[in-house]
Amino acid sequence: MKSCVTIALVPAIRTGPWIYWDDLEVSMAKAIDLGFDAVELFTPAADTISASRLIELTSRFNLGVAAVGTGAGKVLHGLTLTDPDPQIRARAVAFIAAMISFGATVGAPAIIGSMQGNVAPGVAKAQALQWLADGLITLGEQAEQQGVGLIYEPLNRYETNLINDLKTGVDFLRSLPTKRVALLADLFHMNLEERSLPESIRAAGSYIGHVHFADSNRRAMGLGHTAMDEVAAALREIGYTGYISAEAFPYPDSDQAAQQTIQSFKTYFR
Ligand code: LER
Ligand code: MN
Repeated sequence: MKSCVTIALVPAIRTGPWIYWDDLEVSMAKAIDLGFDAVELFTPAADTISASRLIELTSRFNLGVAAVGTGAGKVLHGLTLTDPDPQIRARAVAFIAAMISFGATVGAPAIIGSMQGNVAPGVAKAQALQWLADGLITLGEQAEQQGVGLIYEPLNRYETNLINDLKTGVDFLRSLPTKRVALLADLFHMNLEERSLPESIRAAGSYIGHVHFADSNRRAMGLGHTAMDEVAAALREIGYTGYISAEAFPYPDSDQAAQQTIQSFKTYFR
């Protein structure tokens, strides 16, 4: 398994669960100093960072890009894949499509988390799930053409009423014709929704393509009460070899959260 730390470059979500902020180059330098294998990027748009700059930085620092987040499409522009307005759904697909192309320049998959949206009032849940499926099929085909993965993230009940747990996520992905879409196991969301984290991880097995690493209180792993030894054992058992990516609050500050994260990563995965 490989270590990863998040870098958010979207000031509008400043109170959110991301470790590093503001400056891409400074954050990447700090990540490599601590021994992280990769970074996960959360940018306002697909063209915030040019492909040439990103390629130059990743090769200079010898640091991978584990994934790119798409949530800015929702938080900055109100776009989701399940909006009742077909024009907004189309803009959401276009926003994510551009992010997939951005990530593909460094071989990174895009993550669809908050852009899945919600079942809007007056809309049947089956209809919203069909819109979500339509979006994932289109975007999954694009990801396949560009040689990258696509990651779908169940969120806790306070963030979406679509899919909240891994099993429902697996059943949904299984029903899609595209096999490109993997599941994101965000340990914070799972703490709110799953009966047992290790059991859910074992059941989801090879569907898990990415892990968001945060403790029960969404602080860096080790600062809450998640039984991480059991979670790590389950990830090993399913043969997971992907990224363990710290998406947690910068508590008490970014540097200490990053330090705490890499220490926990080494404890559980080395
Ligand atoms: C995104 O990865 C996520 O987990 C959301 O909860 C962020 O708001
Ligand atoms: Mn997450």
